Amino acid sequence: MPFIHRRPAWAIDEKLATPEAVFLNRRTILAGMGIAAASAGLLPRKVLAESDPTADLYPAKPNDAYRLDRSLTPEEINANYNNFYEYGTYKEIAQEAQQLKTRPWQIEIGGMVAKPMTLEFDELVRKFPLETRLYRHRCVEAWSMTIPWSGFPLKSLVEAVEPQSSAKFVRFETFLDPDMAPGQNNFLYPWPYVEGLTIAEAMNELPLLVTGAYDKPLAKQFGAPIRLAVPWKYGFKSIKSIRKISFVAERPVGLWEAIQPSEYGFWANVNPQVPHPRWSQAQERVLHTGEIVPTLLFNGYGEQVAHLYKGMDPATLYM
Ligand SMILES: Nc1nc2c(c(=O)[nH]1)N[C@H]1C(S)=C(S)[C@@H](COP(=O)(O)O)O[C@H]1N2
Ligand SMILES: [Mo]
Repeated sequence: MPFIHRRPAWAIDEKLATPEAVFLNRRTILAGMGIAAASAGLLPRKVLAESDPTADLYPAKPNDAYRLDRSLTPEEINANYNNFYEYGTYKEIAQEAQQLKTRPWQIEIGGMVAKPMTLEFDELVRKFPLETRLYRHRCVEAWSMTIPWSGFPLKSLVEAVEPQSSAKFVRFETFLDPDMAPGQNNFLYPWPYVEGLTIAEAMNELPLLVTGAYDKPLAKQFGAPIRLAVPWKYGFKSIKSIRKISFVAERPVGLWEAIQPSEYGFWANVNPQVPHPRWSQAQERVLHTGEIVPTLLFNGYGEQVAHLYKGMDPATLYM
């Protein structure tokens, strides 16, 4: 996320783009863990998957309704290019993110619902059938990727807890634990990371509570053990490592909106015709291939979601 950058982070040398304090901090971190390990960025993924108590759930059944018109981003690329500010404000956080402890992982689902539940992730993940969907992901920084997510529709969870009619929004919250997430010591950000959707958006078929990727349990840097994928909105809406889901009457204020409301709004629907205040959103750089392609309205998911916004003020919907 480019709050501190004047241009997309990939467009300029990071030394120039990052305030000195952050850059120095980064050098310290890199020195501490050894430059070789950092630049290799390789993880013993197979080992992780085998010791994971949910490994038996993968591969999850493909849902052929969600396919792509472009090739999948290779796993090694995706798994080493992430936005996860709890582990640093740059993309190479894969090693740092291994500090995330994903067990025990309790999730609290409550607020204005008839059937609140607080349960362990391992219990939640077995309540709903998992499926695999190929999704696009468009970061507000104008890069994009494609990924085989596995998980279950958010809609199924919303139905299970039975929201009251007073509930208008769903609010998501990431863990708060600076001991396992050094980035949360960065006082520039109002931790924990928060995001939100309207109930109607949450009831749409597309938002997926993601528990796996590339046919195995979610790697830590992707936001293990459970994160959201909202493919028609800019990537920052797809909150990682969720601990709490609340049904609320007031519109939640996300972490990015709290910091910079003139640049990162609640709706954040992808629209190539509405530029970010500091750069165009007309095109995107495809991860791995480096190709520059036109960005699509609602990131290509208009058929599924355009009706949600009929009659609403377009001045706010795309920010
Ligand atoms: N908790 C949390 N969730 C987050 C972020 C973050 O920094 N912290 N970054 C967001 C942004 S800007 C993007 S583009 C995606 C990146 O997901 P990926 O690393 O799996 O590609 O996660 C989103 N979810
Ligand atoms: Mo992003």
